[in-house]
Amino acid sequence: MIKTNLNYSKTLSMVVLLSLAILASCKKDQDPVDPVKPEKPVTPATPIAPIRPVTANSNPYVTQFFEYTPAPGQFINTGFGTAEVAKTILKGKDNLLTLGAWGGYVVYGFDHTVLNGYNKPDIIVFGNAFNLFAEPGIIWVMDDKNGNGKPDDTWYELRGSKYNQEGYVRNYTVTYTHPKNDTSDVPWRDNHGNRGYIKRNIYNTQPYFPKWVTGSTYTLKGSLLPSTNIDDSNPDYIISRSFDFGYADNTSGGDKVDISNAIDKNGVSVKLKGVDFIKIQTGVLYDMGWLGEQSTEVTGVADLSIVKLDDQ
Ligand SMILES: [Ca+2]
Ligand SMILES: [Ca+2]
Ligand SMILES: [Ca+2]
Ligand SMILES: [Ca+2]
Repeated sequence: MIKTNLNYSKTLSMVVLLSLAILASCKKDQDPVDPVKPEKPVTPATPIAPIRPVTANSNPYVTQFFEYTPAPGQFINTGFGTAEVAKTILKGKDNLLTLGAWGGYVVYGFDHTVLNGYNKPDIIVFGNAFNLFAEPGIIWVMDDKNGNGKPDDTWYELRGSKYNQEGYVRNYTVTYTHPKNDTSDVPWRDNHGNRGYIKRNIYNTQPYFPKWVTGSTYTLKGSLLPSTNIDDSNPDYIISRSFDFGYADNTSGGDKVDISNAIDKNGVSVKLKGVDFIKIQTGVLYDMGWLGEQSTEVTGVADLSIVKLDDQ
C-alpha cells in the first residue's frame, strides 16, 4: 500500500513537473495560466507481479501440476486421460495427455517466471500434431500477481492466428451431460443453442465422461476456434490442417508462442513482464467420425529461453 501511494505521489509530482516545464517554455507575453491539471485522477499502476528469476537449478519444463478438467473424449479415463497422467507431463516431454473435446483443460506452473523476451516467442508447448493432423488448443497464461504461488489471478488468452476470424467465439460455454449409461454417447449443448454428442467409437470402449466428475452435468468455458481446418469430405481420409500460429497441438515438433500476444477478457492487449502459470484448452468442437472428437494433446511445456531443443 505504502509503495503504491509512493508511486502515486511520484507519478503526480511528475505530472506537475511536466506541466511546469510546459509553462516555462511558453512565451513570456502570454497570460499566466494555472498549472494544467489532469482531467482524470492519475490511476496508480496495477501492482506488478513479483518475478522469480531463472537460477542454475531452474527446470526449463513446467514443474507444478494444478488442475486437469478435460471434456469427455475417447481417451478420457484411460492411460492418456487422468489427473495421474497429467502429472507425468511435468519436467519433460515423454508422456501424452489428452484434454478431451472442446473446453477440456490442464493447468501447470513453472519453478521460475518465464520472462517475455522482446520480439520473440517465450514458451513451447509440445503435442502430438503431425502433417495434416492438428488439433489446435488455446493457450492461456497468468502471472502470479498476488505472489502466493497459486494460479488464482487472471488468465490471459494468447491471441493466435484465428483470433477474431470467422468461427472464433469468446465467452463460449459447453455443458456436458453424464449419459444414462456408460456405453452411450455424451450429450452436449452450448450457449448459442447448439447441441450434439461426443460420439463413441469401436476402438475405445471405456466411459468417455470423466469418472471423477460428480453431478450429472458440468460446464466448460473459454474461446471457440473455427473448425475450418478440418476436411472430412472423404470420411476415409479426414484431414485437419494446422492454423498459422499461436496454438497447442498445432504443428509437429512443438508450438512456440509469444507472451506479447496476451489479451484480456475484452480482447485488449496486456503487457506482461513474464508468466508463472499456463493453461492449455482444446479449442475446436468437432466430431471427426471414426477418428473421434477433436481433442488437444499435450506432451510437455517449456521455457524457450532455457530449454535445450534438438533443433537448436
Ligand atoms: Ca516474447
Ligand atoms: Ca496467485
Ligand atoms: Ca486428440
Ligand atoms: Ca493431437
